[in-house]
Amino acid sequence: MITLLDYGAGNVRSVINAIESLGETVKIVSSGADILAAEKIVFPGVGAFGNMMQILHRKGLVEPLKAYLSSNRPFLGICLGLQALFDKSEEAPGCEGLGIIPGVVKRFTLELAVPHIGWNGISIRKPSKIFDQLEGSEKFYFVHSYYVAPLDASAVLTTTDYGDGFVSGIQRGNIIATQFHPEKSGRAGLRLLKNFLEAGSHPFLPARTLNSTRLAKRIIACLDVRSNDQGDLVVTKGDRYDVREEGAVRNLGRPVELAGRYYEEGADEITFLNITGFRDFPLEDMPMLEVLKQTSRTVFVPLTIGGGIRNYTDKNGRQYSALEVASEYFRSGADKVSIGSDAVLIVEDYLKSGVKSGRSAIEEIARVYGNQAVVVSIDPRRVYVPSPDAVRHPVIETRRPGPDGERYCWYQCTIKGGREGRDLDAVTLARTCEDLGAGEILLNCIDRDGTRLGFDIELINAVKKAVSIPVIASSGAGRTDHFLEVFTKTAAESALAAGIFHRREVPIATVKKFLQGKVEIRL
Ligand code: 1PR
Repeated sequence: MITLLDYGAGNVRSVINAIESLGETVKIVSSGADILAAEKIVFPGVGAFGNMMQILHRKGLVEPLKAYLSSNRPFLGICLGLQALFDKSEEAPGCEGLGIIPGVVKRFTLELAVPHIGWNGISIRKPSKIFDQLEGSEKFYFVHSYYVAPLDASAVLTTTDYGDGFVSGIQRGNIIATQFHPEKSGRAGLRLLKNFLEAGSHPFLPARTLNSTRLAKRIIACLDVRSNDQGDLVVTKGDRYDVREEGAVRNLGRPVELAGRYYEEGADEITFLNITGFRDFPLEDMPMLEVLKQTSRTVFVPLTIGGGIRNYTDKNGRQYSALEVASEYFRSGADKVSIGSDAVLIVEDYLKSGVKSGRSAIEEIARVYGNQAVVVSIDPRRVYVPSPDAVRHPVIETRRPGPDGERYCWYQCTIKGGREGRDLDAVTLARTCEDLGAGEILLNCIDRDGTRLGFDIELINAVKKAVSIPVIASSGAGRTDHFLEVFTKTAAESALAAGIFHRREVPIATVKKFLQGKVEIRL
């Protein structure tokens, strides 16, 4: 029996699923007494340090946790569950941590994108039971803006390089904690978790310990989901966002099945977009929650869900906030939510008023679940203009002239799945969403979607240069060299594709094999 400390923020469902998939049962802590009686505790933390400590205090869990940790019984902290062990964090000045490991938690100050999101390696500094049967060169999934700085070097279990090196794992006696998420790190992560859960394994030093590590470029499989005319939830795929062929919605498979296939084929992340979310309400659209619940039982890489994340009033007049909608998704197994149409409206309001309301979906979800949990999905369309000063939007000079020979263009934001163009451009949208607290940009491109012509490099460069958060390049992948092109001609951290994976034209494994040795990837 594993005791799981859930303080109520973020996706603990995936940790529970991962532990259960290894044949263990999970008991969730509901009082301090549960902690004191536990034999093995797993503490998966997600969200913000201050919020976490406040909740732990309010629930009377801080003293029992300190007592448990002092008794040197087995403990595995994950992400914020690692940071909680320290004295304090720059994320919440004035708020005390558990103070079990002397040291502080610091924010990354780097030229590189923050949060540090994705698959990176670990340099193993000492033997541990959790490394049993690992090779040492595996990559694990990270998502964080803060890192721990222990005063005592003997506590350091692993380090990872991102700009400078940082401590990505600690161990002192039976207290182990990792900055990365084993429950989201595929087979390697499950192995590590199994090693922690099993009694009796011995400290182990893998054969290949890395001296330095590198963050991999991510390959993301995207599933556009909607009901077809028969009412079945299907994965569909548009051609420049038109998902109908001869009048019927294209049906490319079942969401849970396809997600499972992509996990097995090596996808680094999976994204579900409920593409009719702008007109449906996700909490009435229970199949989407069910898709997430079922997928997260067998798929142990990060899951993002988008579509319909906004404030909503149902037919009985009950109001739901975007935060409530997102919370339901997180409880069902999502790691990140992606906001599309609502982000455009939020930015328009903010630019008009010049004041952050603090109540927008982006701000509220980021405050509770952390910036890394908020992706903004942009659906831009290229608009050609005759000269750079023809519009008040940022204009780029393009190598692909327009129908009338125009050498300039801007990227117009759209809402409602491309149905409505707005007087706002993609560069300003991305920059403003970062300012409001978004942690990542999913950059689609209506002109390229489903065309197999390759990614729109000019669009990706324009947006990437304007933000310091990671950017997912999306739309247009048709061949393996399109992935190489996007990773060598732009600084995008990941590339997303749909059609070529669904139709098995170019499997994920083929993309990775092609990229191997040319760009850093997770194999
Ligand atoms: O506006 O918050 O409700 O979110 C709706 C979400 O659904 C948005 O993220 C929006 O991008 C998406 N969406 C809406 N309509 C469509 C459509 O296709 N008719 N899909 C749609 C967008 C774009 C990509 C696609 C890539 C890769 N899909 O995610 O997967 O273009 O495709 P490819 O590799 O085949 O070229 P809200």
